[in-house]
Amino acid sequence: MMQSPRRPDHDQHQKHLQDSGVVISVLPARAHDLARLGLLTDRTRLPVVTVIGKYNHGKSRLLNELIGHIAFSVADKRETVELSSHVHQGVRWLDAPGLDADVGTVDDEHALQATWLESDIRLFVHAAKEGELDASERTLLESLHSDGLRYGRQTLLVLTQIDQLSSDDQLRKVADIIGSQAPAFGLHLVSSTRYRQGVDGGKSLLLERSGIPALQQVLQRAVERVPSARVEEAQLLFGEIRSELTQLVDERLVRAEGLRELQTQQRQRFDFDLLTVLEKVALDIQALLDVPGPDHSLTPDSFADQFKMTPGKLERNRLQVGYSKACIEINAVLIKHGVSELPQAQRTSVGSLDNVMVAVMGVYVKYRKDLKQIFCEEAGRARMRSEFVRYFELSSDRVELATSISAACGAVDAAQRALVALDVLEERAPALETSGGSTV
Ligand SMILES: Nc1nc2c(ncn2[C@@H]2O[C@H](COP(=O)(O)OP(=O)(O)OP(=O)(O)O)[C@@H](O)[C@H]2O)c(=O)[nH]1
Ligand SMILES: [Mg+2]
Repeated sequence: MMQSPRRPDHDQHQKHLQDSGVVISVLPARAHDLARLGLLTDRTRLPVVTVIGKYNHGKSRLLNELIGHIAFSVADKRETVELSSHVHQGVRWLDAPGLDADVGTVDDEHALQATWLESDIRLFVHAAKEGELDASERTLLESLHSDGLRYGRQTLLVLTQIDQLSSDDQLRKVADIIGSQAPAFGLHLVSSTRYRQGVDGGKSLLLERSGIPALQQVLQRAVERVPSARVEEAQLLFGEIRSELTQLVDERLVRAEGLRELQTQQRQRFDFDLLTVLEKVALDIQALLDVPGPDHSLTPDSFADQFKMTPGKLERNRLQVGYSKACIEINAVLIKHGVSELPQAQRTSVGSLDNVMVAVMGVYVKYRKDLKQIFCEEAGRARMRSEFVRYFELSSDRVELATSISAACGAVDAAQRALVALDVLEERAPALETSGGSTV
């Protein structure tokens, strides 16, 4: 069976999701902005006007009158419970559930999604008969205002059902209060009822006094601005995310470099201390070996000598003491640098043997020849150096540091990949060239 070809905008969307995912994995707090960018850069998307406000304030009815036919259901109760959308003359109108009664419910989520994610223009509706704005309305308006300042998205504050007030004087009072509560917004005073009466009865004065034609004009201009507003918003968002990612890459690079630097310094200090102590014990051992007279240590003791102090025993003791002293001095350097226990994989059931000194130096008795080979000849010292360095690199602190370094490098890579993904997202964004406007 032949598969039907996928729509190009579907592919575009999939690619956007993929690249966004790469950015979000590094900047999870930007997930919403990336979703918004997906919409902003979709050239096929119509301008979106969303109505928001508390329930029963006349939102759905206002949209119906603005559109000119009944597209959304209106009732004298909590009516709109989920987002509904209607396309009319090149604009997508979104009717959101009333924000309030059940704060934090799915309805509110829908309303918030429509407000923050999907809309280009927000009509914030408040019924005049309710008097002043309540705290939740003021908070939302403030956020919408700062969003507008930052990203250029437009919000119109609409005072609905003005016919419900007993007099113009009363209306002025309410309008003044609301104007002082939300000074950043111009107020649009409307009455859907008056407008309907004006349309049905052909009464131009009622039409004019409904405020709806004036609002339609303002909206028309706002809709015309949508394509360029989207470009500006997208560029701002891309810019913000880019600088955040660039900063993150820099911070992560600094951290990774700092850890690498620490790794190098630690190693240099260890190499220096080790070399110094090996040079010192080589001199000490050499002095021990440079004694005149025969080497009695090789003379075996007879059975009869077992409780006597023989020259052989004395010499072997002297060598043993010198050897132990050298080992203690080397061990002090190892301990200073965190090298004492063997790595886990090398440990035995005999705890006392699980230490690096024992592993490198062995436990057998040393004679002059051995001491010379171990401490004074270059091959012996090179062997000790390479063994101690190996155990140094296997010590738990060093392994932990190496793990942190690879994690830090991974974090740098992730942030750099996110920057590349962001570039791809921006390059692929066709909406960044302005296209023509629509009409209401
Ligand atoms: N008098 C008068 N009543 C209006 C006006 N606008 C809306 N109404 C009435 O107010 C009630 C609520 O209107 P809706 O448009 O359903 O209100 P809503 O804000 O969409 O309400 P929810 O969907 O529940 O959030 C309905 O009975 C409308 O007929 C108006 O301008 N004047
Ligand atoms: Mg409604």
